[in-house]
Amino acid sequence: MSETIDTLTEVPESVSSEKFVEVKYDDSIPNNVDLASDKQLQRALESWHPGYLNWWKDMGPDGFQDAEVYLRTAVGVDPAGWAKFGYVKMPQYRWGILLAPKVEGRTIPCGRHKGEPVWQEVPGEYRSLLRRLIVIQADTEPASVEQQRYLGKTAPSLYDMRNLFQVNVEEGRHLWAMVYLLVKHFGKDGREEAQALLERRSGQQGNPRILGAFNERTPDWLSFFMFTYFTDRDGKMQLAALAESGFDPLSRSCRFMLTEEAHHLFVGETGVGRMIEATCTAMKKAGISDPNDTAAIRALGVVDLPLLQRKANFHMSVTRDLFGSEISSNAADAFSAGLKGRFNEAGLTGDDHQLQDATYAVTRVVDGKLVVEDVPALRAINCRLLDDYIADCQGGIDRWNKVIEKAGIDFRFTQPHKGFNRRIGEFGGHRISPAGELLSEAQWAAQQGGWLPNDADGAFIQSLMKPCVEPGQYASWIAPPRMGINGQPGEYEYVKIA
Ligand code: BYC
Repeated sequence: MSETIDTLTEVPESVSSEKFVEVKYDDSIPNNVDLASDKQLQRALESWHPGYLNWWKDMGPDGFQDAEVYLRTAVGVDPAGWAKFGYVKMPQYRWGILLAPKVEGRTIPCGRHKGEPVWQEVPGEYRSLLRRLIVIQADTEPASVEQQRYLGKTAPSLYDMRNLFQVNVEEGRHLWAMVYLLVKHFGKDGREEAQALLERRSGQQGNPRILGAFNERTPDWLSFFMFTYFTDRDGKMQLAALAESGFDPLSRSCRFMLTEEAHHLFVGETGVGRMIEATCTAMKKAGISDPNDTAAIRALGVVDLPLLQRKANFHMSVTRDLFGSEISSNAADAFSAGLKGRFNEAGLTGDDHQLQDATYAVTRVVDGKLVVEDVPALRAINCRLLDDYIADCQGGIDRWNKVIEKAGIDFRFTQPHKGFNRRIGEFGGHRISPAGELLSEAQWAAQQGGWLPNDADGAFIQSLMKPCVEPGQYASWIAPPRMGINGQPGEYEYVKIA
């Protein structure tokens, strides 16, 4: 499991001379968008900045604002070397505005404007649709920081604590990236939306975050690793789809965000992988071969594999809801307008990128049965992205299974049926088992504790959530990483707690 830069984020050959536009760090807001030349925009962002810092202090990592954290900061957008590492107190992190280089001659890759030059300004007829997409993307970024606010206090190591804070500051930067677009391109409405982004709160009854999964709790580190594997992967897919946008500033913002996102996915994949490794090692050492011998396994201070599967089931299902309804006229409108493509749109072959006649197979619930129906592909854009997401999730799951197989334990992680535990879209309102059987409410109630984390699971997990903050020490339930961050050893003092 190595940290890789997603291939989608590779910069095409035909980048303009902006490729080497330096990030200006003397400006109060580091940027590669020549902010200094647009005084009005600069003032608007500078007046948003104090509110952002207040939000960070109120809702960012609780109890660690004065800690010195070994963080990477983006200092450029060249894929060959764009980050520097060093100790930073998080409120002093240089959150900047960074766009990937402009691709000369880029054209709109899909929809009714396919082939026309990309827009540098907001196309008037699509203004509100575009703003909505940017606001929804923006809203998820602070939401995840809020969800993870208390995790520092129970970190299983300084290495993991640092990774949590790295993810948090970069989600903060992603908020900056979207706020830049709102403030620069949407005038007064954009400034109001930017303000509202600092006011909504994850899980708050009166003023919640927009999408469901971002109002769920992230109460423990198992949730954090599952979230960064499964939910950040929705981030990857959505950002990749928005990177295909005909609105070029959005495309360029998302392309650079994807570069950072790769590390978040790495944190999730290796985090879950290291938990599995700790469990398998402890089971072998104790001579336990039955993965369902829960009491004996838990007594070893590690997490049993069926519980990890239940956690994964929860995160997979709530994340699938983030794709919206499988059949969606909103998604069709965004595609036809050229505002949001499919995954890897420009690289897809085999259709006209307008989808006037194409169909796509969608699983639906009809008359109490699951059936597959061909529907107009244009209306099934969300379904296709969800299917691409499910395929993308499988790589890490296969790698986790290899660890278990190597240990000789008879257990394999699987993805539940697409309709399992869904609230949004075709399966919302139905009860479907992980194997894909439609169930009655009573059947669901009788069995869901075996499929989703139950109360006993929650209590056990909480019993493990004790901080482990000596350099080089790791909690019993997670194996040390193979490699440290930026070539540093595992025992490096990644966070100097104040
Ligand atoms: N919860 O036609 P529909 C990330 C709303 S994650 C609540 O079904 P549409 C990250 C929907 O807004 C990536 N409401 O769906 C990860 C609409 O409301 P309005 C975030 C929901 O519009 C980890 C109505 O239901 N980015 O970056 O085609 C850490 C009917 O909508 C939900 C994006 O999502 C839900 N789950 O698609 C940090 C990209 N689902 O407008 C960050 C931008 C739907 O009628 N967003 N609704 O009031 C989009 O592309 C689309 O808005 C969605 C929904 C894919 C989310």
